[in-house]
Amino acid sequence: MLNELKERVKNLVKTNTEPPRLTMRVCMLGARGVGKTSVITSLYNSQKAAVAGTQLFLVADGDTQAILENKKNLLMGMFTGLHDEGDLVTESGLPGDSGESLFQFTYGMNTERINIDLEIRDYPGEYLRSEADTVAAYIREADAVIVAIDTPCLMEADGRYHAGKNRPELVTDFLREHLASDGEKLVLLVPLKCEKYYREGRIDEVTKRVEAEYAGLISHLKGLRDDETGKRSVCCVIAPIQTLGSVVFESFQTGPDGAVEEISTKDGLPLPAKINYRYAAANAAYEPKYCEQPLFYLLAFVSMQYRQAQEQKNAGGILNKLREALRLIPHIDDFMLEIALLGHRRLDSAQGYKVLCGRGRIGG
Ligand SMILES: Nc1nc2c(ncn2[C@@H]2O[C@H](COP(=O)(O)OP(=O)(O)OP(=O)(O)O)[C@@H](O)[C@H]2O)c(=O)[nH]1
Ligand SMILES: [Mg+2]
Repeated sequence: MLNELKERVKNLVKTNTEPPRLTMRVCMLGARGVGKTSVITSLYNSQKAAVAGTQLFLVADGDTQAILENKKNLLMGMFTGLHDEGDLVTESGLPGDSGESLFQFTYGMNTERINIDLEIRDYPGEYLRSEADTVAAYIREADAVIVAIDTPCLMEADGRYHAGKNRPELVTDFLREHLASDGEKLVLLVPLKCEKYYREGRIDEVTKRVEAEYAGLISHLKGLRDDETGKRSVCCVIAPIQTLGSVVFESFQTGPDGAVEEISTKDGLPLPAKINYRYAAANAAYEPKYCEQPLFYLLAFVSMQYRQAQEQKNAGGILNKLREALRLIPHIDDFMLEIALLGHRRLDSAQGYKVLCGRGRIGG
């Protein structure tokens, strides 16, 4: 958000008196069908519940409301009808989205006329190859990058399907190339479908496995410094979530010979032909968990950027102009205070959450 504003302020012409409209941008990367749209659905519903009772509200704009409503109905449909604990979940089998998707929201304040837009774009994994320039350009603008990780593929069968599904090398190389030191970023590594590991008390194993499998990426992010201040420019966090809450990984589908039925990616990596999930309880319901957390982190990150811009009172040049631009927005202080309060509700080092670097970027 402030990166974008800094860009604009760099070219600020004195005649510009319109208050700038602030937008937080999130880029979500993840395999086809890993559950990106489902996560955004759960994230929106959880965040809407989280802001209830605060001064803030969150609304979905444009087509987003209808798309997410539709997706929510599909997800809830997985829980209709009678089922017993252990019954296999029948997948809706609906096709995913054809390419990138755009989701637009606005955070507003009940008492004042002020708002910040939130934009989330998701890109399927293969876009890192076929549409590299588009994704790279968006990442440059974005405040946060979410790397969605299929957890059963990471954890089961000794991680045999991790490379084919999650493409850790592709993601690492891409972010190495396109996350430069000149922009402050929040990078969230988000293991999805973690229900099984939470229930078995093994969520810390998931965190450790993410750290090991993404070690190259993490060490690169730790090394990125702000050109001006020499401080870490990236905050990187492992943030596991449960998109559905009461459906757990059961098995990779096996054939008559008892071996896992496999398919192969174009470049020859193995993938399971089918993944079975089961209900964790009789008449389980749609109850996502921790889905509000990625946005709490984003809000903590953005409010910290704001605070730092405010604190550098005697800074010259760009920061000074940035502060002037922010001052044009009425009630921004009150609003940012509310944002910061929500940001404090993030899980820190519990339930598999771990801040790997750049803690100062989210307020310590
Ligand atoms: N068991 C289980 N299934 C899930 C979960 N999240 C999503 N699904 C299912 O996985 C399928 C794909 O989910 P989407 O959210 O559409 O995945 P996507 O990453 O947006 O897919 P594309 O848009 O095709 O790239 C859907 O049929 C969901 O019902 C989850 O946490 N657990
Ligand atoms: Mg999708």
